[in-house]
Amino acid sequence: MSPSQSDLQDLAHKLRIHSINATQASNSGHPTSCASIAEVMSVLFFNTMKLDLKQPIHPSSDRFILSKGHAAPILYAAWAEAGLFPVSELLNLRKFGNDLEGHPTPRLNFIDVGTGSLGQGLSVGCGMAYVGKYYDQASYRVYVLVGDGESAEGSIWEALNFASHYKLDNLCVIFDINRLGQSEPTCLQHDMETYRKRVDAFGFNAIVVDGHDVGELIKAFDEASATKGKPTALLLKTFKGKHFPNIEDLENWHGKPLGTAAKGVLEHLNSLIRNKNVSLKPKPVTDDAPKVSISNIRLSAPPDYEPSAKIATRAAYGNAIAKIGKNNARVIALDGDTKNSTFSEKIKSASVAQYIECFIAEQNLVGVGMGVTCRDRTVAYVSTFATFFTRAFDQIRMGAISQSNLNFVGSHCGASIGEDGPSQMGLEDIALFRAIPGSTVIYPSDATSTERAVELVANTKGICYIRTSRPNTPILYDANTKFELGRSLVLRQSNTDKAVIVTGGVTLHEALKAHQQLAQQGINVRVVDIFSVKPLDVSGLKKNVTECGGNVVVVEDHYAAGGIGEAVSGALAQNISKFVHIAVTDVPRSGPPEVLLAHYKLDAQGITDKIKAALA
Ligand SMILES: Cc1ncc(C[n+]2csc(CCOP(=O)(O)OP(=O)(O)O)c2C)c(N)n1
Ligand SMILES: *[C@@H]1O[C@H](CO)[C@@H](O)[C@H](O)[C@H]1NC(C)=O
Ligand SMILES: *[C@@H]1O[C@H](CO)[C@@H](O)[C@H](O)[C@H]1NC(C)=O
Ligand SMILES: *[C@@H]1O[C@H](CO)[C@@H](O)[C@H](O)[C@H]1NC(C)=O
Ligand SMILES: *[C@@H]1O[C@H](CO)[C@@H](O)[C@H](O)[C@H]1NC(C)=O
Repeated sequence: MSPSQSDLQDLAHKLRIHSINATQASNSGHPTSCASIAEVMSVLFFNTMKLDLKQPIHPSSDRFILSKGHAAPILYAAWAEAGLFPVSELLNLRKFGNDLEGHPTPRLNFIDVGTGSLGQGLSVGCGMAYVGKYYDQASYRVYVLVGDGESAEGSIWEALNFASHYKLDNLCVIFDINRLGQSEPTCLQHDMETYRKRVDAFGFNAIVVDGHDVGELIKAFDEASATKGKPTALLLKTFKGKHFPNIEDLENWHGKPLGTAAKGVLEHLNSLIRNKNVSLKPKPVTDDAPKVSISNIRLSAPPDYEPSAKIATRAAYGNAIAKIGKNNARVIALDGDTKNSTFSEKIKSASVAQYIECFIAEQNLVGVGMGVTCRDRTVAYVSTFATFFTRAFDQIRMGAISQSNLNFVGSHCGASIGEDGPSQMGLEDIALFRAIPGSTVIYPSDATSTERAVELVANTKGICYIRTSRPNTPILYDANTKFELGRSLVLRQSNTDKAVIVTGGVTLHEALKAHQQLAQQGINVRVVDIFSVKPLDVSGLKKNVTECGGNVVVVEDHYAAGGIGEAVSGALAQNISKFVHIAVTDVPRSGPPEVLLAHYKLDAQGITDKIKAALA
């Protein structure tokens, strides 16, 4: 039975009251940002959405993302009113050690992804809706609540474009158009018609709604569910601080608890409630999402390369993604229109459904990637040129807060891409991914190790990154070689090594040539393929460094800051006596790869010269 509109309205006021009480207790937070969405939260949670209180992240339940994460108190209040935890717990908002943090994170069992960095929730919702419509083919729906200030973010419009292109009619975007942002009114304020025209032009069923009218909201959500072939956007005309006397619709109240004004506001809100005992339950879930298993993902066949072959690691990624997708339809790849450069197109050729084209919108690409992996529905690989992930660093950072398990593959790393020039060169990518808490960073140097890297990250939690290269390089390993996270591989060694070269990718092949040149001159050096940049093989490297007299040479086709050199020298500081760092030292020019490598002393001759100078 559906609740009465009167009860839903009363419940909205209770949510306002909880939001005030919680932010008073924490003496911080955003009560006015909660007040504008009280009616829509009440209608969503107690009339529209199907939710499971025993398993809030139920595979079949409706999904809700509060993209304007600073309104967290009212989201927590809705779940508390639904009965998930005691209302009294809301007073622990923002206390150190309590999971009711200032912005939602998946530390809470009812949150899929962290929000709070504005503009990201809709991309994640798109990923969830894509899975719901095309993979799960289940009846659950996805609701994303977006602030009007937040909708100035380009990633919102990238996501709107994606949703309409893929006809995500199981997605409903709710714009809370409360006229105000943080420091001043939004560009469009309450110009509802301009919002409607813009969202309509993006291919949505766009409905303008009085966001404080429970009856209109119920009708609009019903229309959204009944609309096929396109997603729906509800454009709610609302007021910030609604029903807070002398605060409603006024500036200078963003992100502030009500303080001494709270008492009067609470009295007013209580006077508006007709049924003080109102208590409602969400609708139960229709359990129609299939069971999914994404554990123990393996390559369908081991790497198989002619020992004399030369193949780029990016091409090996293509071979691997096709093979790893073969045994499990839930292994998928996403790319931003670079699939014939990154070679992610190989999975598309093998199985078109296992590839999602996200077009040239990298922030949305990463957000969709986070969405498709939510609730363990898929194992996903997001690829583009390594350098373009910098554009989505905020999304990747939020991926760590969101406890996302998502794999990234960046091609075209380093100056060794050559002629295309610096705008296309990934020279900060190792630094970027190393900085992410709990991340894994793999830098394979041949086709065999690339395939194994793809297999390793499929079964590794957290944010994983594989760095691939453009030039063709020789095969170094046979199919039986074991690769592990946190384990480097020694390719050349003797009892008289004077130094150890630690490197990966294209420059590893240069280091092998340098080893030979030096050996001819009577100087033995050890050559280590780093493979696992993070976790670093600290114990293995320490022993090798000590055996080589503490002399370490790190060679990397990456800027010096934040790369392999800083990883190795940081971890081994006490065991290194001499440290030579060969890296890209300034913004490169266009030119043939070998010219660029030589310019930065990243080629065999440069490495040889640097080592001889250091040992002299
Ligand atoms: C990417 C990003 N930029 C800036 C902020 C700081 N910030 C938090 S809330 C806010 C205003 C949001 O306005 P709106 O989306 O309209 O939400 P409202 O609070 O008005 O409901 C700003 C600027 C942020 N959290 N994230
Ligand atoms: C509200 O609940 C109280 C205590 O359970 C009860 O005495 C009262 O009759 C209820 N009032 C309404 C309007 O249901
Ligand atoms: C990618 O595919 C397009 C269309 O087939 C082609 O024109 C282009 O040259 C390809 N690019 C690369 C790098 O292979
Ligand atoms: C060098 O590192 C490798 C990889 O960790 C390790 O297997 C080997 O034992 C190390 N060498 C020495 C001399 O400890
Ligand atoms: C590395 O340095 C530390 C600190 O001096 C020392 O305890 C350790 O034995 C060294 N490790 C090796 C393998 O030499």
